[in-house]
Amino acid sequence: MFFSKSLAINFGLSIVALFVLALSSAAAQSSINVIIPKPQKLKQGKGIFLLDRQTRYLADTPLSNDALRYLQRQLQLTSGYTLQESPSPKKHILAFHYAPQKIKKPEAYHLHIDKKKILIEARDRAGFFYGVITLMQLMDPSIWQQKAAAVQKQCWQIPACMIEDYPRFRWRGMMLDCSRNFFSKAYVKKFIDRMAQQKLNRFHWHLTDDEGWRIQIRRYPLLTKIGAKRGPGTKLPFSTYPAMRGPKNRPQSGHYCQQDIREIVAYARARAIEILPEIDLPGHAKAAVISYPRLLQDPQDRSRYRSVQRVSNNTINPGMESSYLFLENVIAEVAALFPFGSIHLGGDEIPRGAWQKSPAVRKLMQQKGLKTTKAVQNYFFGRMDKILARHHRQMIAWQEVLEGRPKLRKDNIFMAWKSPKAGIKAIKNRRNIIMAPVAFLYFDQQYIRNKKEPGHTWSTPVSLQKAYSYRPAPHSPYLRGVEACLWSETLLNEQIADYLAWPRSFALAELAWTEPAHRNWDDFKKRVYGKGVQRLKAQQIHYRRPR
Ligand code: TNX
Repeated sequence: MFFSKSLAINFGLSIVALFVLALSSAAAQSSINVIIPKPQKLKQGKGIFLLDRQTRYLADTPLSNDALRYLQRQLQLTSGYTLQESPSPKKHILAFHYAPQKIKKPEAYHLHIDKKKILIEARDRAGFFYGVITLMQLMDPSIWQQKAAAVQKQCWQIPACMIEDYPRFRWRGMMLDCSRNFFSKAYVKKFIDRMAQQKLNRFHWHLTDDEGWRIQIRRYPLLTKIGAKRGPGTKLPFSTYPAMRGPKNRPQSGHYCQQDIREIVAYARARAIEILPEIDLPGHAKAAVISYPRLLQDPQDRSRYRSVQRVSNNTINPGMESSYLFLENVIAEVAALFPFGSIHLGGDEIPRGAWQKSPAVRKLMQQKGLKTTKAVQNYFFGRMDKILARHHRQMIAWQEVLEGRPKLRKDNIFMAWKSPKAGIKAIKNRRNIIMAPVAFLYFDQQYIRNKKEPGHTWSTPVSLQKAYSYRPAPHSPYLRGVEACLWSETLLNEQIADYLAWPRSFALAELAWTEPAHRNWDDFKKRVYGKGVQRLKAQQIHYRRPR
């Protein structure tokens, strides 16, 4: 009797134990498939690591400093403590290990988590940073809160696992247009931080356009005094002000002073992000032209033309020597502010009819034997390329610059935005290409065609699935990566910007990072509408909800 009763109890207990075990391993099982972009290799481990104020950290390299600082900041905000260092920890440990022998690829990392230890191995700053980003994605989404938490979480459960990860592309970019509508320094930082959370690494900063010049240039103060203001009582009262769909009666202004820019550069660097500043030339330059008409326009030019966006006479004159002097001085200041390898010079959408009645351009054409407007465009970019070379910068430009077959340095990079086809053709011609096709990666376009949806309508809508379906091809060393563009004609406020960027930026991140063989829409969708949006919510990002 006694025997059978204890047997029954034992039996019952072991059933319960089995059940609990099954449940917890199921929970753990599902809990590691939460990472965006999906790692190349990920394997479930046994048990969980408990991170709390007793956890210590250890690093054998300064390359992990930014990564550790990033984690510490979030821990301070959400838990009210940071991890202490300990060379001989007794208990739980977070270790950063420099492993250039083991980890061969740039930006790659290994993350090993078991009950006692978290080990992040990498060979560079970006690798350590991405190891920490993945680690934080394995924690509760509240780790991403941007304000001090009311109820502080003392202990974080992190599922054991083994991850080996590296990016598919070196260029994983996002562009924010701060000309058409201005975004504050605080918003630009948020934008950069959110990119970093998805392992995106190139912030393309569209700083000048017809509607506003947004970067302080000490040598030419009128660029921001005149060129950064638009609306009634300013010199920029043209069709798209203050934004295509916006109220037309309020002036708008804003620019970044050089100190703001240095701050933003440092902020991006600490998150493994390089900034690509864009000075859009020679078209899309109304703001510059009205600020310094004597330097940038031929006084005898009788050409009258409008750009595709219906802006009149918005082009810098390539026949005037003063244009090049001005641009060299501008580039010198831009190069000094941005310590990265390249500067974007635009080159898109030069309006038909520009310069046609300019005696200065006619003279240039005669002198240099230039027969067509395209040849003049080539001449202009040839000179700009030399200016950039003097300042040790690579040139990046929109695909239009390539169309005239200019003779430029071979290491320049072009962005194919009109269609993937144009990009593929250029790759075959051994040009370095970043793919930013409008039909997949223009996040300024509506998600779906609907009057109530914000965003542009001139191209096709870009749903989350459409963006995710893009397959950048072919494999080639000339295919440098991908980029999404957030043009801001319709971005009247930060909420609209958030809405158009999220959740689509998750799709960008995954196609930029994850090998195609590991990508799957259904799996992606689950991660996005599970932990993905919970992380956005924790930061109060105004993302588009599924419907
Ligand atoms: C085309 S893409 C442009 C931009 C506009 C955008 C709007 C490109 C190089 N030029 O000037 O803002 O369309 O979607």
